Amino acid sequence: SASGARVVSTWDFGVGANQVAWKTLSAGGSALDAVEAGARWAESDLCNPTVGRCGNPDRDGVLSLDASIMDGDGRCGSVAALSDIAHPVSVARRVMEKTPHVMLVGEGAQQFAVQQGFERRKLLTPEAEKAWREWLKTAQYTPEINAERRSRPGGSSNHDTLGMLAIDAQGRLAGACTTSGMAWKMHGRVGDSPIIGAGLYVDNEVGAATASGVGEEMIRNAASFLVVELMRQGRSPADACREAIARVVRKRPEASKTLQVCFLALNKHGEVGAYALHRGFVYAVCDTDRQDDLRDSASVY
Ligand code: SD4
Repeated sequence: SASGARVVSTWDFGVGANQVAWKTLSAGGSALDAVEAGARWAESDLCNPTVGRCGNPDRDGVLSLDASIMDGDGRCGSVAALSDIAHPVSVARRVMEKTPHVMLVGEGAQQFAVQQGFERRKLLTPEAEKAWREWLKTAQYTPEINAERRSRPGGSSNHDTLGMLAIDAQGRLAGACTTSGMAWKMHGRVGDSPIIGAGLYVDNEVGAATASGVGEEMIRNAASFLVVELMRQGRSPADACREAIARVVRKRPEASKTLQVCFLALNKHGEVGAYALHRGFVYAVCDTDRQDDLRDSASVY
């Protein structure tokens, strides 16, 4: 049975991703398989201008994807700045399972994906290309708070990520994070999502954390690792996320007023918590009792 199993995800599209992950968890599957399945759904079945193949491109019109996956026993894999491959989270899992490495980037990541049998094809949608041409008229890089909530094909959304954390019926934790990164980013820019400890961290001894928002702030603060370490010191998931957000504010008080940063955490007892810099962060929770629970995160501003 799936008793004790639970999966949580960032943003409103997390509800759909959780339901896909839940099929694995409710059948007694592993947290690792569940988060990969959920992230794959966000990458493709859902046409979201911020995650996966329907994402918005960088400022040169190139769609480049970042993803990571981590198991509670410390195994992890990630890819960054990967182009023309539809399922970066699955490539990240292959990096974890089939290579002696943790992270592959750019051309090397793509080469590995093709060797592993992933199809290479142009992914940029006509809608995203149109949005990019529109953006070129001003070419201003000004990340919009909570753009994820208005995600729509061809929309002006400029940051988005699915971060997903799960605990299975055996009490094993895993997480995945996948994104097209900040829309209109510089070519070659890598965010927090593929950086283990920044956009994702999982430890069976304690719990798991993931992040969404402007990734530079997460990298600066080793944020997901920080949230897990705060839980290790005895804090609840919500408290750990709040303290990590406070750290982000202390480090860059001015920037914090205009950037969004969101943390989501799940501890080894299945307790869930979140905190954001700004209002509007929502996260989805799914377990045996409810498969469509969408909750509002508390925030500083
Ligand atoms: C990034 N953290 O690339 C990602 C973007 C994101 O919601 O989370 N958007 O910086």
